[in-house]
Amino acid sequence: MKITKLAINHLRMPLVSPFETSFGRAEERESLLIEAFSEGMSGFGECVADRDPGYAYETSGTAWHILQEFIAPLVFGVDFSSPQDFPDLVSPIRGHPMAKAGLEMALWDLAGKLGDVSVQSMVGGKQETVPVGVSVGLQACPEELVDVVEEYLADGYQRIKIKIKPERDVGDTGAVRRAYPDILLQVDANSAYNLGTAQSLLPLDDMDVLVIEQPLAEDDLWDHRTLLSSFRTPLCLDESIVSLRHARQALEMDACRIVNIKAGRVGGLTNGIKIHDLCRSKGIPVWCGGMLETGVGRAANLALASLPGFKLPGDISASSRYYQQDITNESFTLNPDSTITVPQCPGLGVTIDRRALDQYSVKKVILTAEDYSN
Ligand code: OSB
Ligand code: MG
Repeated sequence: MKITKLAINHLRMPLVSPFETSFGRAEERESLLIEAFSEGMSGFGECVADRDPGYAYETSGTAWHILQEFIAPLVFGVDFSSPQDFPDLVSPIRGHPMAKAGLEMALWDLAGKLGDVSVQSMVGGKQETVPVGVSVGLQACPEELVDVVEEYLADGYQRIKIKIKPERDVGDTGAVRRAYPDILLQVDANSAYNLGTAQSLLPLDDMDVLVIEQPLAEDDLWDHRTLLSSFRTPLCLDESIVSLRHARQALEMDACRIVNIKAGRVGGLTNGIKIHDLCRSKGIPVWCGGMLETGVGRAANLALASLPGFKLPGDISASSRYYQQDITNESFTLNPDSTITVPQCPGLGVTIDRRALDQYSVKKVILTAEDYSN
């Protein structure tokens, strides 16, 4: 499979409701959609870097730059026998896992379409459906949070994740727990604490919380290890796990009990699968995180989350939870048992609504090998 052309669209899409985390409030979601062409077919990949470097250092702008200047020229001229060749090819480019993952996803979709096989079966997933939950942003006050949670429970979500930050942690979690004593509930701090301030989270230990996700800084495996022993509730890492090596070291130093896997954060599905395999061999449960993806990224998340080591519900919600109008013709809906069905058609199993794509594109570039010929 030789890539003859790449098209990159920079998207800006309005969210159905603002999404607030400890690192900021967003009313729109930016991302890049990458289309890779070969043998008369094309595949799509989503780069999950957002407008601001709040969750990670990458942005839609840095990913655009890295893709156009450094990744694209490496890709032209290579004959891929599998998308799994991609991580080694781009390893000379330091960092920038989201930029890499966006293009790798397009290779998975394209290889699946050319070989008439679903990405789910390419990655080795078997389950037809995947258990999912919903990630709820910070609200104006605990009472409003309880109202929003009530709506999602009415939609059928059987696991709720709430965002927390200092001063908005124990009160918010307690309010949801008192309103709903039996639901599966977890919290995500997105790195808002340090070893000192994280002591304020100790009351969560009595609130039957599934996991406390990423309380400390991204580059702080060691302090997570120190913090972990203060809690009975399992600590889970998201931002800190940016590669297979980080996953291995986190497990070796006992910095977490559970791992959130996002293909975008770790440079693509190939690395995501390797982290899954490692955690499974060590008996560490994993679950699939989300980045407010469009239908393209959501399809890839569902394929990944259908691997057997994904033991907790994923942050993979119905399309309507994110966007009024998605860029895929297919939309994902929640099954009555709080699962979403994994697409079975070749590749990622979704098709692009070109009108919606044009509507949300703020910038577009088409690249071929000739663009790099001197
Ligand atoms: O930390 O898991 C996170 C969204 C954007 C960036 C980071 C995170 C999230 C979510 C939303 O929690 C998950 C989703 O529904 O896609
Ligand atoms: Mg998270």
